[in-house]
Amino acid sequence: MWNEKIETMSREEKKKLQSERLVAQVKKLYETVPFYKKRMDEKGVTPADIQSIEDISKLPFMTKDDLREVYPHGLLAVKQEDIVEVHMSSGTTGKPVVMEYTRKDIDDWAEAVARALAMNGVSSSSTIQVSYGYGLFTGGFGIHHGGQKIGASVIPMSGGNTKKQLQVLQDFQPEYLACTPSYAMYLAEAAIEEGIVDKLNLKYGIFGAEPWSEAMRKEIESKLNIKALDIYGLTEISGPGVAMECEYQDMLHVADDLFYPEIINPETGEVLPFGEKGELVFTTLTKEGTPVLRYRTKDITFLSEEKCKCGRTTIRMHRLMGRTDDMLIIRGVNVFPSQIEEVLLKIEGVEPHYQLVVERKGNLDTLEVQVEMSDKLFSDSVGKLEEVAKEIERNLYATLSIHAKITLVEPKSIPRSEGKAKRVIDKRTI
Ligand code: DLL
Repeated sequence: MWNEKIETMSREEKKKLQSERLVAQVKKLYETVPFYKKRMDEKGVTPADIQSIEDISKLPFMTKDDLREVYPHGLLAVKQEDIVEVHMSSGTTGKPVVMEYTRKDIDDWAEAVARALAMNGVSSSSTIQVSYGYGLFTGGFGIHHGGQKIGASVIPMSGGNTKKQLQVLQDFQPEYLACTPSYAMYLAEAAIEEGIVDKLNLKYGIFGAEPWSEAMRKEIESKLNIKALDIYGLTEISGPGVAMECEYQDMLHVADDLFYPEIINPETGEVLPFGEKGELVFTTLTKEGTPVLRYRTKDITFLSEEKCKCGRTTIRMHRLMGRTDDMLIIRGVNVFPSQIEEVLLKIEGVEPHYQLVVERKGNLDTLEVQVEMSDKLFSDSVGKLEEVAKEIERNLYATLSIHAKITLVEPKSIPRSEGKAKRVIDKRTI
């Protein structure tokens, strides 16, 4: 069984639990992992300095580069024979980040996912179609482990093969679909095209792994006639289920007895109070295989300690507001793809499929927004198209204070993804 009581603990009880776990974790890591001993020695911190969760800010930060450097086993805090599963972060460049899980780590991860799913009604009589990729990526296996912990029936579809996805959605009637929001959108369009939406039994979507906006949520909800819920996580901490929305869709509940969140100023490293926006940092409190201390996620959000309408007392995080590194700086203006998406989706006749192309011409950065037209708009007059492009330009300027070139492209011409969508083509760095 998963422990739902932990979600309604008082703040004091929770702090006591977090403190016990942090103190034990730091002591063990200092003694067993040379990487941590070196980092703490460099900062002049000893395990004796860490007496409660409040002392966490004395510990050094870790970054993705640190994790790459110790590839493949440099973080391992147990014997190799105790490892039962391995995942790696979706590689960008260089060495991947490797996380190794003991039996208990898998169990704790499944616990976090089970609570996240149960929060939204998943029970032993539910069926979940898991269309996140299975493999080194944590999406498929994470939801799988959590769903099975509840005793739900899990269909391990993995990504791709859209025809078969639709067939299984029809034949097995799952109430839950778990995949990236961009793939959900793709599936929704395919289901509409085939005229089968009415034949599905879907009630909820468990969507995450990439940025998406409130407007995109509304689109998916209306196209599939479901409630679309945001789930957050990252390989370095475990995978999906680090945080998830409840039925109120009002910020994501962090599994804060397992993964401790902080918000810092990304420039100075200073810890920021609840409500202030900054970079999200996580410490694993119970992980055995490859624990991480104060991992800088580069994700931007803020935290709240207010009790949710659902009665849970866990710390909540606002849905992601961008990353410190997917943030584009165009002519000095900080631009997040999600801000552009929000603008596009408010305009009639354009689809939530877009790509941002950034180039440097002379000394000037230029932004081109390529966005797909709906079938209807595509068959409209040239005058109408110009009008829509101008409207997008105006609205983008009002939001971001930069002028962008708007290119309306044919329906279905922007490459679809079965995993994370590629929204930005930044030619400045190539
Ligand atoms: O994406 C784990 C996951 C799988 C989460 C399935 C949710 C569902 P990574 O591949 O390591 O792990 O990528 C982690 O993806 O730091 C965020 O920038 C981004 N991300 C994850 N969830 C969300 C979300 C998985 N709900 C990185 N909204 C994170 C926005 C998200 N971005």
